[in-house]
Parts: sequence; C-alpha cells; structure tokens
Amino acid sequence: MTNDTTSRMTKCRISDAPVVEFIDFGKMPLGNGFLSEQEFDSEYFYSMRAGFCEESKMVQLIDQPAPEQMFHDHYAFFTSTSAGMCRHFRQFADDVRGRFLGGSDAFAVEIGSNDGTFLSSYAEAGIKHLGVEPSANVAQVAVGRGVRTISEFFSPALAEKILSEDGPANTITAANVICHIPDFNGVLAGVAILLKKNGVFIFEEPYLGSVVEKTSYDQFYDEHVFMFSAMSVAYAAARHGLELIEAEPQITHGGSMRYTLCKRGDIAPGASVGRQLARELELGLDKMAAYEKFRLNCETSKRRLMEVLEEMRGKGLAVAGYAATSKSTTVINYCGITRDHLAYICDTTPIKQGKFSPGAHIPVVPYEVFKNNPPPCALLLAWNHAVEIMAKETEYTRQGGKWIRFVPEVTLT
Ligand code: DWN
Repeated sequence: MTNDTTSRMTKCRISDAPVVEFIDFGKMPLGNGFLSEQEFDSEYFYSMRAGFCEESKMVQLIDQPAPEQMFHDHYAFFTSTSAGMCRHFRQFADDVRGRFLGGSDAFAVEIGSNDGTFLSSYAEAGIKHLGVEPSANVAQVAVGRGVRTISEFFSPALAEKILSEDGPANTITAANVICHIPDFNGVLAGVAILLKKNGVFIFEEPYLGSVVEKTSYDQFYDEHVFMFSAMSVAYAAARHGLELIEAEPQITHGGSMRYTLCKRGDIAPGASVGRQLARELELGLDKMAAYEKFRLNCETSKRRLMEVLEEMRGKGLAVAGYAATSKSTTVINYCGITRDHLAYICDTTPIKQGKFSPGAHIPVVPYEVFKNNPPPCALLLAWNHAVEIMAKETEYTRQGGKWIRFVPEVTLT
C-alpha cells in the first residue's frame, strides 16, 4: 500500500544545518488526495514527520511528496469556497493596492494565484498583473474571470522570463502558498530577481506560533512543507539580500502571519518585526523544548478526541465530519478515525463529493446531505472557519445538534 517516493531530509531545506525530528505522525496519504473506490489499492502514502533546525529556526516536514504529486490539473482546493476568505483577500488586495500600486505602470505578480480571488480586483481595475498558478484546473477558473494567469511553478528562471517580458514587479504577493514550496531559497532568489527597487514581497501563511499555542497539528500535511515564523523568514530572507520589514498577525486559517520583505535597505523595518521576534522568544520557538512539548500536547489531543468519538459510537450516535479539509487528512489518519466513527464528511466542493477521504476512505458527500438530514453530532474539521460555519448552522445548533471541536482543545458542546 505504501508508495513512498519522497527523499529523506536530514538537513535544513534553507541552510546546510541539521534538522532534528520532533514528531512522527505516521504513514500519511496526500491531504487533498480525495479518491474513488477504484483508486484505493494504489493510494500514495509517505512518512509524515516534522523537524526543527536550531540554526535557521525553521520548522519543516522531513519528507515531502514531489510537488507534481500534489499540484496538478485536478487540484481539489478552490480559494473561493469560503466567503470569509473572499472578503479577507479583497481587503488584502485593496490594502496592497493603496500602499504600493499607485503608479500608472504598476505591475502586480501573485505566486499561487489559485482561482484568481486575490487578483480579480486588479483585473477589474485595469492594473497590470500576472498570476502564477501550477494547478491547471484552478488557473483555468482564474482565466475565466479575466485574471491573466500562467500555469507554472515559480522559480528563478520564471522570474527572469517575467522580468524580460513584463518588467520588474512593484508587488509580489502570495497567500497560503509559500509554505507549500520546498525550494524556498529558489522562491526568494526569484523574488530578488523580479522585484523593483522599493518593491515588496508580501506573503501570509499559517503561523508556527499559533500552531504551537493551539496544538493545531493538522496544519502539518504534505502541502505545508514549512511552518514559518518571523525568525525563520528573517533568516532565509537575509541569505538572498532581502529583509523582513513587517510581520503582521492575521486571524485567518486559525492564526496566520503576513510577512513583508524588500531588498535590504530599501525600506526601514517597522515595529512589528521586533515585536514578533520578541514574542517568539517568549514562546521559546527558538528551542527544541517547545516542539517536544508540542508533541506531548498532540498526543493528549489525539487521545481525548478518540475518547469522545468512541463515546459517541458507544451510544450509537452518528457523527458527521463537517468539511473535507486538507487538514482533516492529518487529524483522521493521525488519530485513527475510521468509518465507524464518522458516517460521512459533508463538503461544499463538487470535485470532492462522491469521493472518499484520503487514507480512512470515509465517504465525502454534498453539504445538502448534512442539511437535509442532520446527524446528532458534527466533528468540526474546518475549525478555522468556525465563525462563518456557526453563523450558517445556527438552526442545527438550536435544534440540539452537537459540535465536537479539537482546536485549541477537545470539546463536545
Ligand atoms: O494552504 C491551504 C489552505 C489555505 O487551503 C491549502 N494547502 C489547501 C486548503 O486547506 P484546507 O482544505 O484545510 O482549507 P480550508 O479553507 O480550511 O477548508 C476548505 C474546505 O472546507 C473546502 O473543501 C470547502 C469546505 N468547506 C465547507 O464544506 N463548508 C468550507 C466552509 C467554510 C464551509 O462552510
């Protein structure tokens, strides 16, 4: 069953220093590897372990499947599935536009532009832009929305090509993308090539500090090869003549950080950088001890979640998974959740419906199955969208539907 073609990592992905493993999640399928029954026998698994590099302060997956295995012409995630995220990206795009895209020759590039949610407002406003999105199916959606998009992986060679065809970029942005790219050095080298003087590279990603504080271990899955902090981003940037000038916490995806980099010396760092670095030292993110504690917290969370699910099973109460997120693949497989614990997982994304969850093979059904015949209990797999989902499900909750949550703690309410 295992088809592990990953390469083993014993050294840091951004320097040559060693990486020390702190958690082994076991054999894991692809986070977004929703599959049909015919594909069960050939399902891909790899060994999912995370490690810490004392020198670069980077937390990273030790093995990662090849990018082509994860991002392809049937990639299952579309940014626009969350109304809250659409609002967030609109604000992010407006903010970047107001601060950095004033000139008539302004040029905005986005790495991992997905279905064009972020760039669409620039397209509407006639701002020169380019989306770089390797997953052809989602890139096609962006093109259909009028967003200029190329379906390629961002690299120094591609940065040279864009530079020669379009000129330097005032802004390069990315959201929930850079932590997916194993060659972070290549991304930073490409950014250094493509960025205009006084231009900025702004990217936001799930934040290591939040993951550690909330024990949100499900942020680890094949696609998230790095779990960034201000410390590790500043270290990596410096190797490419870039500098971290802002680090601003975001509430999205359960706690993210927006990092702004520029060419060293172009723009003075703001107070947020010192503030975040100090906070990270307080959390001990520079020391292995924080990650050893994190592992113990993961084990406790796993044990408690399984106790609650076993209790439900013992009482004969059906539990449905709410939202077939990529993250849910980690929770389900790490904890050992099976079809005996979850009757199904409901999800609004058509491409996932009618398929089965990676590894545990729990049926993924349209959201309407949950809506039309609500089960007594739901496991909130998209806990990062809790505010949006609770607002949508007031009727379910009012009628006595129960919610199992596992971040930041396991609760049944
Ligand atoms: O980094 C990544 C993040 C940003 O998005 C990617 N690697 C993949 C993806 O991760 P995820 O799948 O864990 O993302 P979300 O946004 O937590 O979950 C999206 C899924 O949840 C979609 O399949 C749609 C579903 N969903 C739903 O069924 N009902 C979402 C909401 C808000 C809902 O109400």
